[in-house]
Amino acid sequence: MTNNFVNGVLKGDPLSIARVITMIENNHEKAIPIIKTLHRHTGKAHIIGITGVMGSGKSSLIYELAKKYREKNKKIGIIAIDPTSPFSGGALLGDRIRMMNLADDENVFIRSMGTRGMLGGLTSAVYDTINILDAAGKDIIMVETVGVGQAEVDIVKIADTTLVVLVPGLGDSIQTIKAGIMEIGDIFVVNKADRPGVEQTIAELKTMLDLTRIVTERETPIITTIARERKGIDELINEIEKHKKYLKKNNMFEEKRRKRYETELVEIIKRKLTSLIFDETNLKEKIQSLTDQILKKEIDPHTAAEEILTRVIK
Ligand SMILES: Nc1nc2c(ncn2[C@@H]2O[C@H](COP(=O)(O)OP(=O)(O)O)[C@@H](O)[C@H]2O)c(=O)[nH]1
Ligand SMILES: [Mg+2]
Repeated sequence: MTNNFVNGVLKGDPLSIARVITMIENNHEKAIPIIKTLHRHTGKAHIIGITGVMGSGKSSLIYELAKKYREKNKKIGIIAIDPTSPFSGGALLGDRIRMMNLADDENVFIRSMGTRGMLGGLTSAVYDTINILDAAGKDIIMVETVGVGQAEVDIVKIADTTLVVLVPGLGDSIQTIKAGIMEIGDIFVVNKADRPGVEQTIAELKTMLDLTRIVTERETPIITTIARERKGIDELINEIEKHKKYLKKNNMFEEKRRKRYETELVEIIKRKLTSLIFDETNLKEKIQSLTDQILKKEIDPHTAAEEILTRVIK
């Protein structure tokens, strides 16, 4: 069975890809051997992270980018880590219908992933999903996250190129964006350029970038787009490709892979350790009785924790 799934994924069969991702999401032990076998087929895809506030047009941009990349015959994977994303429903019907046109193309795989169990960060299920799509031969994998919390900071660890999407007319939006997010952007996109205030937004953005810039030879580009009218998409793709070339030229593509696998490894160890400890039988009772003892000052919390860990580790 493992072989069937592995072959299915390697052939890019959408059904196999979907089934394996579902297995992973449901914590299916059966999926682990599949993921293990797929590893040596990963590492080729260009991973693009797209982050920004809700409603800034991330999904619309992804849709337009995906269409353009399809014209270039690139195979596309899209992961939306956003509960309100059109991919998972909850958005305008028009958006969803447009998305579905794309979903009919078997070279475009779209998946939305819940934030359930993520503890504010990206779960190892996201890493697995990226690896599955990578092994499935996707040339471009786009990952959408809403710009709040840990997720958008984590994205820089997995993405090769990170796009930060902003909109004009929200003068305060730039100020409220943490310096951290300014540093993660490889390319800034001012979408909804059909709205007033574009020039001012760009000026503010430039000031912010100058303040937070780490000394590099590369100047962070700012692209204006109107996703709704398909404007600026070619320029955006051009910048994405330029960034990829920049990474390759400076051996940073390899470095990004390394960082991603390293983060993934740590995530897996953490998950395994946690389940090892909390799946331990009688742990609940043990915790209750230790808590009673802590209350009575018969033991302190540190010694109690050490006692539990020693039990698990031996
Ligand atoms: N005026 C205008 N609206 C846009 C543009 N791009 C997207 N939208 C609309 O903005 C809304 C939110 O877009 P969406 O892609 O779902 O944003 P997301 O939450 O960042 O993924 C939708 O109604 C889009 O049709 C644009 O360039 N101009
Ligand atoms: Mg969205």
